[in-house]
This record gives sequence, structure tokens and C-alpha cells, in this order.
Amino acid sequence: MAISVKLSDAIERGEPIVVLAGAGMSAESGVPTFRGDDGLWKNYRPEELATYSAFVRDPKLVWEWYNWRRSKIKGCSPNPAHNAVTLLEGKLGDKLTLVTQNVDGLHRDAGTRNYLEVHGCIWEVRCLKCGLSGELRDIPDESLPPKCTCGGLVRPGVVWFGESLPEHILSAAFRASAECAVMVVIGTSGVVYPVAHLPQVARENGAHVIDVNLERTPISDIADEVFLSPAGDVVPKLFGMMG
Ligand code: BJW
Ligand code: ZN
Repeated sequence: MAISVKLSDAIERGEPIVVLAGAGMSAESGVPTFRGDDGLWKNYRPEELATYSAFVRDPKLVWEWYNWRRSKIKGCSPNPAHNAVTLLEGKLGDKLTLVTQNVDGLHRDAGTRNYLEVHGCIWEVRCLKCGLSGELRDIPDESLPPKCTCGGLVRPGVVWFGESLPEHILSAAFRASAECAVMVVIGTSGVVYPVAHLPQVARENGAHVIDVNLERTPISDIADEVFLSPAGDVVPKLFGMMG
């Protein structure tokens, strides 16, 4: 039974809550995760695709991978776990902070407003030369790699390995983690830093940490409660929102 007394009490009292999401949050929407048997990197090494040096070496290859992922995500919709976060935000307002590692934009689609996309967004792009950035949904395969009007190479607006996370977003995530009463971690393998530190930060500052995953992760070891079930089943029940 997916019920946490600590979490329901915190919701009832309107205490600050952080939801920390990873790829498992979107798995039931049909978005592939990164690691594991069906993961996106089963046939590639991360450093072959998700780094700046891979991009400048072969921008067309990297863009083909991103265009393939964009086409998959385009057909995906938020699942009950995304919707439950939005409903919880409706109840808690800005006491709810969503920190998401996901670049798929499904939390935005679900209507959550107070989100921190710490690894960026797959629909955003940025020019390497002039820095112009914005949302660009459709990029025909024939035009890869896309070029800016200034002639510069355009990159996906995501955070690759070895790159710093956006400073103001990361500091907001650390602050919210240090100040929350409960952190609910959903569908992350907990191996990618600095985000993997956040549950520890929450714990050290007295928060109750809940981990929702199909399997145990390093985060399960420091969590107060662990629910080993699909996010789409557990999260609406945990939040008391069956939407
Ligand atoms: C379900 C489910 C269901 C399935 N229900 N659950 C050694 C120690 C510490 C750090 C480092 C180190 N060596 C290198 C580093 C730094 C590096 C790092 O952390 N590497 C580790 C891998 C070792 N980090 C960085 O480089 C970061 N930057 C940084 O540190 O800057 C400072 C610096 C600068 C210069 C030099 C060194 C440091 C940047 C990290 C950026 C990560 N970017 C990616 C790609 C984003 C773009 C894109 O999408 O293409 O972000 S990598 C990828 O992993 C993606 C994800 O957001 C991220 C996390 O993955 P996530 O979400 O956890 O997914 P999975 O697939 O791993 O897990 C899914 C989970 O869901 C599983 O547990 C399933 O069981 C579960 N699940 N279905 C519930 N239905
Ligand atoms: Zn430009």
C-alpha cells in the first residue's frame, strides 16, 4: 500500500516538499530511460554522444540521435505520475519544488509550473557562435546539423557530461533540497552528479526522504522509505491524488 504518514502529514500542513525526478518518471509515457537493458545508451557509450567534444567532432551524428529522441518524445504524453505532481502543486503552490533531470518537457505538458530543469530541455537549442537560444520543435533530418542565422552551429539545449549545470537553477535546487521537510525521489538511478547529491543534502538537513523506483539504487540506501513499484502506480497514491 503506497502510503507515507510523514508525507501526508507534510502535505496536510503545507510544508515544503521537493520532488526529484529522473527518467523512470517518464518511462510509462514511453520515453526510454538512459541506463539498463532498454536504456538509450545500451548501444553507445555516453561519451560518444552526450559530450561537447563528441558534438564538435561529429555534430550530424549527435543531432541524428537527438532528432530520433525528439521524434519519440513527440508522441508521448504525461502519465499519472506527472499529473499527480501537478495536482500536488495545485494544493501546495510554491511549497512544492519539482527538480527534474528529464529533458522531455513532459512536466511542462502536465501543467507543473514550479519546475527546475537541471539538465535542460530537448526542445531548446542554442547557437555556439552568437549564443542565441530558444525553442525549436521541428528540425528536418535533411538540415542536420542546424545552423543559426549568424552561420554558427546550433546545439541542443541540454547539459552534457563535463558541463556545468545552469548556476541559478542548480543553486535553487540545492536551496530547496536543504529547506524541504520531505523529498520524494522518483525514477532515477542516482549516479549522475551533482544531482545525485540532493537527497543527501535533504537528509542532512533533516528531511524525510522517500525513494520510488523499480529497483534499489544508491538513493534507496539513504532513504527513510522505499517503494519498489512503477511511478505511475505509486506516485498518485503517495500524493493522495488519483488523477
Ligand atoms: C522506474 C521506472 C518506472 C524505470 N517507475 N522507476 C565521479 C564522481 C562524481 C561525479 C563525476 C565523476 N566523474 C564524472 C563526474 C561528473 C559527471 C557524473 O556524474 N558522472 C557520473 C556518471 C560518474 N557529471 C557531470 O559531468 C555533470 N556536470 C558536472 O559535474 O559539472 C561539473 C564538472 C565540470 C567539468 C568536469 C567535471 C565536472 C553533468 C551531468 C549531465 C548529465 N546529462 C545527461 C544527459 C542530458 C542530455 C540528454 O538527455 O541527452 O542527463 S546524462 C543522463 O543521466 C541524463 C539524465 O538526466 C541523467 C540521470 O539519469 P536518470 O534520470 O537517473 O536515468 P537512468 O536511466 O539512469 O535511471 C532511470 C531509473 O528509473 C532507473 O533506476 C530505473 O530502475 C528507474 N525506472 N522505469 C519508477 N516505471
Ligand atoms: Zn548564432
